[in-house]
Amino acid sequence: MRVFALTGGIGGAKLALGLAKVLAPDEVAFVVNTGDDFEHLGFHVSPDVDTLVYTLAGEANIETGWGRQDESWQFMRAAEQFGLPTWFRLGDRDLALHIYRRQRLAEGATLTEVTRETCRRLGVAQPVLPMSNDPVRTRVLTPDGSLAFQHYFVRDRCRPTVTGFEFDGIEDASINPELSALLGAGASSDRPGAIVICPSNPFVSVDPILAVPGMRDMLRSAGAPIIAVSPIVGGQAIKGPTAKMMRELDIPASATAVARHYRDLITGFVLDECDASREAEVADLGLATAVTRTVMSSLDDRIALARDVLAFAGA
Ligand code: FO1
Repeated sequence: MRVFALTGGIGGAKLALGLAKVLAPDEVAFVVNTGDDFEHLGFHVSPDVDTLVYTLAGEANIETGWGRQDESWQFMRAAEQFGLPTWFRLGDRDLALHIYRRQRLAEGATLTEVTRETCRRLGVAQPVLPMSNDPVRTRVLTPDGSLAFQHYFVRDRCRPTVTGFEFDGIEDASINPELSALLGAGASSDRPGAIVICPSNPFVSVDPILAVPGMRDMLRSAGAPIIAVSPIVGGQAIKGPTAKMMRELDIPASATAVARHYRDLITGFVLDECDASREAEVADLGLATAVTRTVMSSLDDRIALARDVLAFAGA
């Protein structure tokens, strides 16, 4: 039984770690958003891929959720002396990965190949599959024009008002062939047991994955339950700008609104206990529902939620 987990950065990576702890490495595969990627200081930065790999490797910085733990910032301090941009923090240890990836991409490796190599070197056994090897760049639309995602998210600290999103390059992006081989038509014998949409930002972390041409159809035709875990708990996002974006898009910042956002793809939706009162209105969308603790503070929380999601999928 193979589980495919679609994830973006920090929030989704928490559930991804729980799934990695309860499933054997050959029972799970992670499909990661690359819309946050950008060229910076000559590097191809792939934040959601790196956040997931570091998280699965037990290397993630637990305060920030991104970058590595036990980090030092000598390079950033020296970069400041040369007037180089330091709004996007690149730690000294993280830098090695960026230099490695730049070299391998220059040698013609795909993002998937580089990610497989970094997983091997960091001791991550699960497949981490970028949604596509082709460039897709999320842009955030604001009343004053569009912003590259990292400019919105990091440089401008999510302050601009969001009016919409664009995924530049998405029309020409192909589904990662390794994902198609695992999940696509004519894939190997065993059908997946579940497809899980981790609690990442639906608009900028999950939608780019779903927008890759053919992705929705491939997920639907896999013949497995497709379950989303709400990233909104009690009207708040646990991390990041999801609730703020929803309000700015005139969408209620509620778990129900997230379920509605995914309704034409998913078969089941997991709400947090504090949103139990919304379970009926989610069910009215024609979705199977489960209510459990979805706020993940500890590793045990991550594991418990993973178990609940898999049990829900089994049901
Ligand atoms: N997020 C920040 O808020 N500030 C940063 O300085 C920052 C640096 C950074 C470096 C490497 C990396 O892989 C991720 C980094 N992130 C940073 C997170 C990044 O902005 C991601 O896009 C978010 O995790 C949203 O998915």
